[in-house]
Amino acid sequence: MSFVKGLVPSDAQEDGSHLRVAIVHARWNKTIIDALVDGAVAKLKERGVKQNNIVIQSVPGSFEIPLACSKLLSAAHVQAGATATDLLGGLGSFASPKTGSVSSRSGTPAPSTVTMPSQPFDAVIAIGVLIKGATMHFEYICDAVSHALMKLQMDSGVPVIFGILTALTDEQALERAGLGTGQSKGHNHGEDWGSAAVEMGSKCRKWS
Ligand code: DLZ
Repeated sequence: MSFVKGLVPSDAQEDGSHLRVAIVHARWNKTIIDALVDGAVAKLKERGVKQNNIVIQSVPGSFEIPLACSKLLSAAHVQAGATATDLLGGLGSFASPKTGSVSSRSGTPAPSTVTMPSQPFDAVIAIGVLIKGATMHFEYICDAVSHALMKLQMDSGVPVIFGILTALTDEQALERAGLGTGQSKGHNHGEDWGSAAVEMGSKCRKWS
């Protein structure tokens, strides 16, 4: 099959069983976010990532995602036995990362002090849904968030998967989460982001 647009699968099917992946998602446009996060998690698991190596955290909006990703990556480098309070305490509603299970997206505050794992994250998937409104707000947030996520990836050396939908209409966003209301439901891009995290996490391990 030949593709004109879209993602062609990698030649090598990287094994995700040794990888640890974080997902940081916004809560704006939550129905679409939930579908994207579910798509990413399903693909991570299909590619071998263990459930207890997937950590999910939420923040209010897309604008908050880069800082949260940065803090989470730094916190994961703390040695086992240390606590996350100092690193994450300044984030207010940003809950401390839980380990051992996929955390809920209910917004329920997590305990303020948790024991951090020793294994750093191999990749982080940033998931947000920005939908254009009447003002310039959309343009400013899209620009700031995309630049900040690229900078984080280059500065940290950890792959940051760009899961920010920048849609001009509700329907565009729904279609990209597989929730389209037209003839086709569209494609859930969260699945592609899960695959990208496994591929980049594995490759960057080999290359470092
Ligand atoms: C304020 C705002 C608006 C208008 N639209 C969105 C959106 O479509 N998607 C999104 O993720 N966040 C939106 N926000 C919230 C901002 O990202 C941010 O949370 C607030 O400006 C507070 O910093």
